[in-house]
Amino acid sequence: MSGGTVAAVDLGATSGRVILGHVDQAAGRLDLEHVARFQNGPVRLASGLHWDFTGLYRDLTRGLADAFQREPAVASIGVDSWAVDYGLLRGDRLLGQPFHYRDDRNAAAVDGVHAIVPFAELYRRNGLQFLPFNTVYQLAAERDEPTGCLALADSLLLVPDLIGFELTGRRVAERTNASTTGLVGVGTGEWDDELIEQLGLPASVFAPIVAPGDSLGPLRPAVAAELGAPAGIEVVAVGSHDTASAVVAVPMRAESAAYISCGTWGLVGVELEQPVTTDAAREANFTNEGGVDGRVRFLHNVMGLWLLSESVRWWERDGEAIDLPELLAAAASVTATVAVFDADDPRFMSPGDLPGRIAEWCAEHGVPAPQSRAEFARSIIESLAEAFAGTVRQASVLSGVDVETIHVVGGGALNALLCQRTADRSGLPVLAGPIEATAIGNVLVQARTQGFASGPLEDLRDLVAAAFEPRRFEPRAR
Ligand code: LFR
Repeated sequence: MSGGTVAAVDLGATSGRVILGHVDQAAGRLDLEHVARFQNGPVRLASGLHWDFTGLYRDLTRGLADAFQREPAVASIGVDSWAVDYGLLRGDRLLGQPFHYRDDRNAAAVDGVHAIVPFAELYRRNGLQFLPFNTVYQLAAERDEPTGCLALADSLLLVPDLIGFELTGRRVAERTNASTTGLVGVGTGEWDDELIEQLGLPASVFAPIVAPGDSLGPLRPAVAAELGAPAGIEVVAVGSHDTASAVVAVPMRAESAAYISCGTWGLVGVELEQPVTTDAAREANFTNEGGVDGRVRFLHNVMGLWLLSESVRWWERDGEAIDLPELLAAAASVTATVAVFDADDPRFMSPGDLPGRIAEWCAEHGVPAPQSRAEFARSIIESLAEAFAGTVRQASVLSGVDVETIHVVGGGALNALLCQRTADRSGLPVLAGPIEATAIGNVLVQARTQGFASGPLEDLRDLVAAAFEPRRFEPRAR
C-alpha cells in the first residue's frame, strides 16, 4: 500500500471549502492542503428561504479545477454537506433552488405527519430526534403546497447526492445522510417504503442507497473537461452528512469518550454499535443517525455557534464590521455573572434578532439580560457550555458509555473559552481538535477506498491523533 491524494468538498451552512488530502497511512502521513473557500448562506426569495445551489456548484467546481491544477494526480473526489435538505429533479432538470432547513414552512407540516404516524411510532421506526426541519416534514409541506414541486419530480437527491449527480450523472442516496431524512429504517438502513407510502409520498423519487466508500463512478466527460481533470477520475461516496464525516475524524476511544462536533450546530453525543430507541432516549430527544461503517451516531443537536454568528450578523446589519477574536477576548474578560439561557429553545432557530430573543428569554425567566455585546457573547458561550455538559451527561446515562473525555472538533475547537467552560461545567477534560474534522473524515473514507489507508475507524483515528495533536483543557473549579 502506498499513499496518494484525494479531493474533499465540504459544504457548511456558512462556508464551503475544497481541500486536498495527502494520505499515506504506512508512512503516518495525513495532511491537508486548503485549495478554495467560499461563502454560503440562506437567500430569502419570494417563495421562502433557499440555498443558492447553482452558486455553490459554481464555486465548488472552480475549487476542484484549482485542485486539479495543483495536483493532477488526485485519485478521487468526495462531497459532504449539512443534512436534510434536498433538490427535486425532473429528468436532469433541477426544479428550483433547494429550500433552506431554517425556512418556516416545515412547522405547519409537523402536526399533519404526527396525525398519521404519532411521534413515538416514528421514533421507533427511524430513531431520529424531533427537529422540525427533518426531511420528512419538509416533504409533507412540499406535498401540500399548491406550488410544491413534488408531484412534478421524478427524483429527489439530498444536497451532496445532488452534487454527485451533477458530477457523475449517477443518482444515489448515501446512507449516513439518508438516515437524517426520517424515512430510513433505524434497524435496516434502507428506505422505509411502508412509512413513505403511509405519508402519501412518492416512493419512486428516492434513489438507491449506497454506503460510504462506494464509488459513484467517473466524472461525466463534460465535467472532467471543465475541471481539467484526467478522464476516469471517480467520485466516491463518503460520510456525506458532514457530521458523519466529522465523527470519523474524532481522535477518540469511543468506549469512553463523547464528542462535540461544533460549528453552526453543536452535535453532542457518543458513537455506538447499536441504536438506542428507548422511551428515555426519545424523551431526551436523542437521535440515532447512521455513521460510517454501520456505526450509530447517538447524539443531540444543540444550537451551536449559530447563536454567536447570527448575533454578530444582526449587529453588523448596518454595515459595522465586528472583529470576532476581539469580541471573544472581551467576552473572556467579562467578570459579571451572565445569564445562562436554554440554548435549545426553538425561538433561536430562525434567522433574525437573536440578541433580542435572548433578552426576551431572560425577561420571561426573571434573569437579568446581558447588557453589552461582550456580555451577550459571554452569555452565549456559557449557555452553550452548559448545554454541552448537560447533553454529554445525558448521552452517557442513556447509552451506558462511561464518558471520561470530551472531544471537541470543528470550528468550535478554536474557541478556547468555549472549550474551557465546557471542561469546567462538565468536570471532564476537553480535547480540542482537529478543526477540519469533517474534511479529514471525508478524505479518510476516500483514502481507504483508494488503498492509501486501511482498517477500521479506530486505525483511521490513530492516524488523525498522530497528525493533529489535540489541545487539552483541564476542568477548573467553577
Ligand atoms: C451540521 C448539520 C447537523 C444537522 C444540521 C442540519 O452541519 O449537518 O448534523 O442536523 O446540520 O442539516
